[in-house]
Amino acid sequence: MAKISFFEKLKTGLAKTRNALTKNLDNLIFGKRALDKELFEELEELLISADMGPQFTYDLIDDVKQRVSRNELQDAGQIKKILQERMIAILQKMEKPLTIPQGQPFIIITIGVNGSGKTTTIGKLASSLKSGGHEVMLVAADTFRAAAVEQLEVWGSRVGAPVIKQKNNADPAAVVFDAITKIKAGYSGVVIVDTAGRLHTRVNLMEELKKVKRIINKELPGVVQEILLVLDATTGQNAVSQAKIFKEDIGATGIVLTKLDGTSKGGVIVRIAGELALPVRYIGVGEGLDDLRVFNSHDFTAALLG
Ligand SMILES: Nc1nc2c(ncn2[C@@H]2O[C@H](COP(=O)(O)OP(=O)(O)OP(=O)(O)O)[C@@H](O)[C@H]2O)c(=O)[nH]1
Ligand SMILES: [Mg+2]
Repeated sequence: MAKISFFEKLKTGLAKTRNALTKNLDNLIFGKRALDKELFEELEELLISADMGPQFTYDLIDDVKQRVSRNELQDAGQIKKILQERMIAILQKMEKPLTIPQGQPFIIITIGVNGSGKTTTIGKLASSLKSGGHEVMLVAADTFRAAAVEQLEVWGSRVGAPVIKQKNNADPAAVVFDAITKIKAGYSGVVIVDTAGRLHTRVNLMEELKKVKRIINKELPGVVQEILLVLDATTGQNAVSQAKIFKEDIGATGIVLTKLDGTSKGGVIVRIAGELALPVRYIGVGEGLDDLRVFNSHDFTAALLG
């Protein structure tokens, strides 16, 4: 029962992409539609407009054409199943949920451009970790934007997690150092670091993030650092380009794809999977506390196409 409602909620969260993709696909393959050039062209348009990316789209159409030429495919209705299989094949590789042990310090640093959903994701993640019995501490290392600390504190009080902070414009690494001191003194929960999405220049931003990472490596060499890249699904191809930069410059170790509820282009996840070898840890399907989901390729594709 709980599983059904969980799945139904995921479906609702993905409704925009689901409607665009599945309804159009169903219309496309409805009835005894011939497997001809026209159908392939319409299919191509549909997949591209869902932001699946050219590579995935052309590979899929190639696959369908080959099956037709081998007489393995007589019915356009089977295309949906092929799409689902190919999506699962590619998305399965990204399905590596974060395993956070109890009773040991674990550090999560969120990174990503401004407005991608870092602070909101932290609130949702803190809530879910607390429900799972973890101790959680938040670190306000976005000292650049005036209201950033207060925004994190609102989440902190909602979920019952303490927030480590200093004054505006303090050195983010110094705020992180306060958290490090707590870990050294015996804190053994999850530490989630909020960072700025924008500084005066991109170089500054990257240097600041590197410094935060470096200081943790130096002070806490045995502690796992998850560098969680937060990407806004509604930005489509931009999200892919940003991900490449953050992966190369900072060494992101996982992705959260947010705002999937706000876009019909949720197919971008396929594109991210194809172009970046990074696990998708979570997806965001709304602004509420329980709108962060552990990414599961089967649930995701079933919610989109099932
Ligand atoms: N619909 C929807 N909105 C979201 C989701 N995640 C975040 N948002 C909204 O996106 C906006 C920006 O989110 P923030 O968490 O402030 O983004 P940020 O990355 O911390 O931004 P900066 O601090 O400016 O770098 C807010 O209005 C959030 O409520 C989501 O999964 N779905
Ligand atoms: Mg923020």
